[in-house]
Amino acid sequence: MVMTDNVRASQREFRFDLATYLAERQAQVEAALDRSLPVIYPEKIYEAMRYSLMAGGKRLRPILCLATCELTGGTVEMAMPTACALEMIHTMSLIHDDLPAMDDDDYRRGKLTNHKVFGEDVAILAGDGLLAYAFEHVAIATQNVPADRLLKVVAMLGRAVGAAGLVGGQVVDLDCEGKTDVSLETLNFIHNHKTAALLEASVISGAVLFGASEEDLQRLSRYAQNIGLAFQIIDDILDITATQEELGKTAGKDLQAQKATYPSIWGLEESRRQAERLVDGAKAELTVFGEKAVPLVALAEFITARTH
Ligand code: GRG
Repeated sequence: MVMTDNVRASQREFRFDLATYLAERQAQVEAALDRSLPVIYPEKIYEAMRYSLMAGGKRLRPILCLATCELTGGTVEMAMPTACALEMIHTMSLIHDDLPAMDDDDYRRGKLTNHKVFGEDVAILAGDGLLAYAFEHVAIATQNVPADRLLKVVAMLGRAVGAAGLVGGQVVDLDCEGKTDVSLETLNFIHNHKTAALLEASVISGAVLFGASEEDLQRLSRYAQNIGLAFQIIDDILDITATQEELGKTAGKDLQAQKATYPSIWGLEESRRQAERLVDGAKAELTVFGEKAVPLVALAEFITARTH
């Protein structure tokens, strides 16, 4: 894990160690995911679902959800089922994104993609299975949260996944394939939907579970939109600058496919500046929370400092 001087300085100031925090949270999430999905008959589909779900990854979405639940006064326990559901939804979107009909990728999270191991038919069903199970899991496993808040979270997840979120972003992305005149507005639309929508749902759902005020939800929403776009800008930069080993997936795919990306519009240096500006904007939204927001500040800084 690579950290910038900024991250180190802010952590020294607040005696907060992001690497330890991430490692602990990742371990908690991995254990909860493992428990959430046992293999039963028909084993083939559960094995395919678990293959991608348990394949690693940064677990950023669940960690954001747990962090905002704690920030607003809640506990890790009450947010864990939603955190796991976010990872199930994210994983299913990766499985479908890697299919030959979409991005056609052979590697993900350092392993062969789901369809390469289980075949396209089972990979499609594994994605469908994870998507449906995410909603079932939130509804069944969440404890000590009033039903009206849980309903809000369910609606929020549905919106983030569907045509108003991931699916909408993906369809415009597919539409832009092979086009050389994609505008910045269209690129922003794609990534606000494909990437930022689920990150925003991750941040907001944790706060909704504890019943945060409308004002705090608005602040967290602006934080999330900023880190969501910054995350995608860095993703585009890493596609150019990182190796396949670092990324765990094929590097240089955007350039190869002549895809419109932030670096293709702004260049690498300006893209990095824009991502840093967005992260500064995200952090500014957290000042009212004081020291309690240190994990979310560090997570925002991690987004521009990450190498994979
Ligand atoms: C959601 C019903 C439904 C269908 C899927 C394929 C699709 C529609 C949408 C594509 C969504 C997609 C793949 C967006 C890219 C998001 C992104 C930047 C992924 C990388 O996230 P990381 O870096 O990955 O957090 P890890 O592996 O660390 O979790």
